[in-house]
Amino acid sequence: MEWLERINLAIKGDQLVLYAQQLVPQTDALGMRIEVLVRMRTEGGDLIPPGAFLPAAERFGVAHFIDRWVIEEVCRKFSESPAFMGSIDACHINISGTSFGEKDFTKFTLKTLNQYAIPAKKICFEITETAAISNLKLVHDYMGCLREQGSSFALDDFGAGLSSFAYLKQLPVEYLKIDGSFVKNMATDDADCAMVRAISDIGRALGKIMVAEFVEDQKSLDLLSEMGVEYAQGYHTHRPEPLVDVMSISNNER
Ligand code: G
Ligand code: G
Ligand code: MN
Ligand code: NA
Repeated sequence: MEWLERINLAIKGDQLVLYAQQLVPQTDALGMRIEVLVRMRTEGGDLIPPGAFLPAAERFGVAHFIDRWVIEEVCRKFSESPAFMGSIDACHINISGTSFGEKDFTKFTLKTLNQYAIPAKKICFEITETAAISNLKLVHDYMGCLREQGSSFALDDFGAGLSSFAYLKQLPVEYLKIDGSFVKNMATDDADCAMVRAISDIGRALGKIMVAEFVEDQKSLDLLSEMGVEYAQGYHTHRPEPLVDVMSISNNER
């Protein structure tokens, strides 16, 4: 089956599933956040990770349908569970670079938040450097509208691309997510550890709230804590789980 058809069917046929992973605050002053991660269910029941279908979706110009679905699904779930929504600071939603170029994407986002009565401040949009590169003006327009409503933004996979620093300077993001490729082995690799430290120093100097992804062990968590990185996300604290499961965990357990 063609990817285009497959993605269209997945959207229409209820085959997209939301997983979520916690961003764990490293100080008491900050609250819990979650990132939603989309998966696609095959006919056989297996789940395909986004890396296996999002690039194709972007090439075929249908990634924005996935992003719209994710935005609406998060809003619907949160409107059905205000207690959960109240228990977290915000939910992070990844947006494909190609979505910003879609007509009405900004309007759709605002309309959906409004329709489900979700305070915009409960959503943090994650943008990758590649997303920003191809659509800088459109990203700026989107960010302007949503920030005005109270949403925040995160620069995702920071350090992985060629122009990370140029984009960090140009984009008004509150959160900076240190690319997992540096964090993953920081406990054993001195060069990786030095990179994470340097990125967190720059982030702090620019007033960003830092998030380290792919935190896989306690030693990395301790190092990040010592560096003052505000949030840790990764297998060491929480694996991505179905959003419905994450939402059913009580405050105490989290
Ligand atoms: O879950 P996994 O590690 O396979 O995710 C791979 C990448 O896909 C992540 O880096 C994330 O940025 C991206 N991604 C996950 N969910 C979504 C989504 O709902 N929309 C978009 N555009 N990207 C997503
Ligand atoms: O948007 P982003 O690229 O950050 O998406 C994170 C992806 O990384 C998710 O698909 C998730 O399944 C995966 N992931 C989450 N935590 C870890 C981790 O600790 N280690 C590794 N290797 N992958 C992780
Ligand atoms: Mn992300
Ligand atoms: Na990332």
